[in-house]
Amino acid sequence: MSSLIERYKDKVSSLPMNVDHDLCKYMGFWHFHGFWYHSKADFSVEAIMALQDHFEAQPTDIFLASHPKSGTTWLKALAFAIMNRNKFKTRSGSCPTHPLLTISPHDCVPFMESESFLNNPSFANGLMHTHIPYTSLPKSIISSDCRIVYLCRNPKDVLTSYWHFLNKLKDDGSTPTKLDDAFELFSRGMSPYGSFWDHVIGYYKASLEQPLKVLFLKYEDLKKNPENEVTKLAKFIGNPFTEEEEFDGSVKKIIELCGFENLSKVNKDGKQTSKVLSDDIYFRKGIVGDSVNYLTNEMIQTLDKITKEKFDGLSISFEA
Ligand code: PAP
Repeated sequence: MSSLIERYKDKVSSLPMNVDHDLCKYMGFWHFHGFWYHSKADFSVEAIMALQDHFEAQPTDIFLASHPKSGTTWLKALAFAIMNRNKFKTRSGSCPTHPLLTISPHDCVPFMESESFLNNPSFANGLMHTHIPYTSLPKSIISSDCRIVYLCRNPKDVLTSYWHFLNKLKDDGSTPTKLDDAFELFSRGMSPYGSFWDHVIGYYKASLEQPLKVLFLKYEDLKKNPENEVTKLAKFIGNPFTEEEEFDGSVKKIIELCGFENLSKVNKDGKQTSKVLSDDIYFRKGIVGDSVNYLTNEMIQTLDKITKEKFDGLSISFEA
């Protein structure tokens, strides 16, 4: 990471900055820059710049995209399990050697903005994840025939999840972030990867303009009707379930394998201590509507108002 920080030093220093929060505004979205949070996290504007300069998408690539805390871990597991179901024989019963039974979805699907990916992009194997806003994606992703799956989640739950995540990162004794402060920044679009609403809108509009290239999914729909959404996902990424699979319980098996209960159990011990973040940090409750247990009525009203205004005229809605 340090060589990237050095390489893009001049470019980053010319950007609008919010020094209190280590954020800079790049192509309309706020991003962390440099070594964020004691170097613990990978995502930074320098990584985006490096990908924009060097990354070459292949027409067969599948990119999973999301705003942080929208259910990335879940989507990674599902896409990986769908694409590898014949290799690991998910369909004919439980496969004791299935990677998702022992390692994190984050180890199965590389995160493009991470140092390990930037140092070795050939690690890609056709399925990758990014948090980069649509309009900031490397040009080759937009222009090639590759496909993108975007996962969106109710912003109130995204904020709640992010706030818990931030404070888990601070388990080392740093001062916890107050919910008021997290809310204030989130509602002003000053979170990593920028405004939640603009992030969603970028991918949503692309999905309308190019439905064969961009699939727009919602966390809440995956929860409510997993079979429908997982079938849709499999078809879109070019691995549709056969009629036989639809009848023999293969879809259900994948949903179960990738369910919160199973994945959180596998990732609970956080044993891979050499990693930047332990695996269990990506599992908290995994439910819809937990924000009501944390956000004040005023916060809820404000976020609902922003959502209504920002998504005006678009068919993006959330029940709670
Ligand atoms: P990331 O963007 O940093 O990779 P991401 O996986 O999007 O994180 O967000 C974590 C959230 O997804 C957590 O939500 P919560 O804080 O509201 O609980 C986490 O619990 C949830 N999550 C992870 N895996 C699953 C799953 N298999 N099913 C449903 N939710 C999940």
